[in-house]
Amino acid sequence: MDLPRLSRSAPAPRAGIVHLGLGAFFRAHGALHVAEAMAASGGDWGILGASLQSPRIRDAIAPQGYAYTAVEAGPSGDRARIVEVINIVLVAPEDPQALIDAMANPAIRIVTLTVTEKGYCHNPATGALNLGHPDICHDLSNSLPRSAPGFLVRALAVRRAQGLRPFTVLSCDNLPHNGAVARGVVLDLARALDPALAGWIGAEGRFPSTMVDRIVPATQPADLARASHLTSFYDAAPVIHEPFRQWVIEDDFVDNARPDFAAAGAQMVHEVAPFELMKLRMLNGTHSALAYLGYLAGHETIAETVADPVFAGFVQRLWTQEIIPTLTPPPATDLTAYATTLLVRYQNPAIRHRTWQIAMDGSQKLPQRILATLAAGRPSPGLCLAVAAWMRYVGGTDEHGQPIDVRDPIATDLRRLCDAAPTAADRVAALLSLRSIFAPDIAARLAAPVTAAYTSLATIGARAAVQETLHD
Ligand code: CS2
Repeated sequence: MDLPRLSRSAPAPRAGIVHLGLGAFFRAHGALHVAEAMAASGGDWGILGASLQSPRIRDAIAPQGYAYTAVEAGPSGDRARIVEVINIVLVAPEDPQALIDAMANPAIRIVTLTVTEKGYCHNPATGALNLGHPDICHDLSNSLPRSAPGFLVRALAVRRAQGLRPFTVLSCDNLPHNGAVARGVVLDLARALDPALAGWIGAEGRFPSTMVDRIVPATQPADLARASHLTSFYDAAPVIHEPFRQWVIEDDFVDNARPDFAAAGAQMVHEVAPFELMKLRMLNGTHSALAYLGYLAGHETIAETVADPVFAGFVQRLWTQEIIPTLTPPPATDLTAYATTLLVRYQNPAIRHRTWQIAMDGSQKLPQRILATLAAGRPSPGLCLAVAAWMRYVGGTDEHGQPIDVRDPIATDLRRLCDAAPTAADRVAALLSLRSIFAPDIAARLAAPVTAAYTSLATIGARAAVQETLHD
């Protein structure tokens, strides 16, 4: 049956926010909070979205007037809503100047970002801008940038030259101290271009940190029919998300200009760090552990992985024995109850979150998700097994000898190191020597336990190795 194309029911709200990196996550999380904040308290906070890479989302939602469907997928069924908060989508590589002009428009007060860990072009182990990064090298010698830090700096330079106030930079990526990381890379780049600009940004700019949470798998072709079944419209790019959501925001905006996020349920706080650490280590850390081990054991999704009691027991053990003891609970938060909720979220059968998707970009994710917990120095056989599973995974061959499609900015280096290492101990040592991931003290401490874990994965397989840690 031919369904009518989804279209907008009301004029687009005037833009007050530019969003860099318009993927499924922001459309299912930040954009919904902004829409609800405007519905509750008003304000011109429409969103001008920008894709820094591909035109795919723009091409899909432009014919719909930038409206799209958000499907909340819970164990008891799906519910759809139509979201109309996006006012236009620009594709940066097609016309970088148009994006700079949009960011420099005085009506824009906030630039939000979901550019993933690697989009900050920083060294994950130190947090500093990687001045050797190809996009940063490009942005240093060209006025039309490619990178997120490049767009932020060039647009802030225009605002300064025009006597405008800076916009607030609101990072919504899964990095600890994401505001400080964003500030650091922007200042590093600005300093290299114009120290006076860096001084102005440092004094006047604001980079609040945030903790963002909602499980939003990449939309699959079958999801289009799932959405249109609920709405009776054809939407070329719906998003599917779990019911749970959380957004904790450091309340520090330029001139206090922001939507009424609290009206949409966001927590406005002075100190985000305890929330970030809890989420990165308890959710993202176990997500990555389950992704590598689950993938090696032949599981396609997280829900499928934790449906196996061995993996469910494993993840609970990670929380209680290895991760929670390293954390300071955020105000009014019970970490044991948080872990219980996480397991229920992982078990949600309506969410097909692929282990392969979460396994992407491990070189950028491991430090804050897993190594930060290991740095506390507690005995952590489960997390060591997860690090070993990442090492098996990036070697590019699964337990049945089939090739793995490894996606990582340093995938080629990882593969080269693995191929050149004849024994388990050599391979572990070669990967531990990557200083952009492993600090020297962690590398030294992990050599023996991770080699043992790697050997056990290679000899008895992922599921049996996971089971072994339950009896430790
Ligand atoms: C996941 C996250 O893809 C991944 O690496 O761990 O996207 C995770 O689903 C979100 O952070 C949940 O808030």
